[in-house]
Amino acid sequence: MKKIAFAATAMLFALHAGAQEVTLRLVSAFAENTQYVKNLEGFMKKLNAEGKGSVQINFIGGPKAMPPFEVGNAVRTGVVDMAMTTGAFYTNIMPEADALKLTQIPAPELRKNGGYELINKIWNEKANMQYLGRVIDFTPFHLYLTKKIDKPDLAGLKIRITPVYREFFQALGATVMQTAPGEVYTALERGVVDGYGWPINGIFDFNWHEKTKFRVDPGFYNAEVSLIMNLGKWRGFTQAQRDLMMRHVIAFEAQNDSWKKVNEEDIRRQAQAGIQVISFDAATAKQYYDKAYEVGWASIIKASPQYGPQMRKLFSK
Ligand code: 173
Repeated sequence: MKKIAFAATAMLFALHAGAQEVTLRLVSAFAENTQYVKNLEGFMKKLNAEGKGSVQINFIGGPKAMPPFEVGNAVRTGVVDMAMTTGAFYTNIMPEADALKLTQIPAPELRKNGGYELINKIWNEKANMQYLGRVIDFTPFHLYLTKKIDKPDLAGLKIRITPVYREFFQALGATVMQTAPGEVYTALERGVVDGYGWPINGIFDFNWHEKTKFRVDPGFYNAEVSLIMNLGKWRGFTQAQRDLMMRHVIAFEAQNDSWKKVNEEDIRRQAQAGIQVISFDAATAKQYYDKAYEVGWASIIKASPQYGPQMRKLFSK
């Protein structure tokens, strides 16, 4: 009798839980073979194991499923529920998205100092999104070249960009051309561009090392890739579903220290692949680095006088 009662209760519980299981459709702005997506797979596997009857993630795919620059809008409108992407890919929705590259303090600290609250105020209000957490941190961007330079002057060079690098490289005199990551190899191969911006890690995922001769040091900014969710979907979650999601996102975010090792390894591999480092004297290097932030913030604040200054205050060291 007891056994039957238990089974009945368990069944009721399962039915009840099953009734509210939510399956989220997730797309990635980065290709399936990248380290970014490999890490994402680990996150989804753990969440799906624990989330049975509550939350499940259904991975739709990468840039073959949806062009990277359309991902943000798809989350905004609810065409998909969730995405792994970077703010530079959805500046078409709001200029503030690109400010996440300017953070100088790690994500867990931004959770404490009001940074995440401000991000979510803006992301809710302007993009119909809930910003969940950051999955790449501690990772500078660099300029990679096929031609040598001996000072930070890019006059006469055509450089592949996204909004991340646009103002900075233009301020250095470059002609710029925006492309999705998937088009960089061909652009290099055909000599359409003389270089590109990209984080310190990842160029081997795309075989760009075959076409890259130089990396310019120092790096600048802080590469940002994050998980975002459609706001309606987030608001429809029960408290238990939110807690489950955030527990897994925060655990994922806590792995960001691992990028330091990945980045060291990629620096080693770049040297092995024959990529030469172009560096400047200390004063010039500092000017180059400072200019990146100066131009970066000027552009954000111009586009968003409302939120730019607040972001700068909370994101800077
Ligand atoms: O260069 C890019 O495509 C870009 O903007 C980016 C941003 C974050 C991580 C990797 C690339």
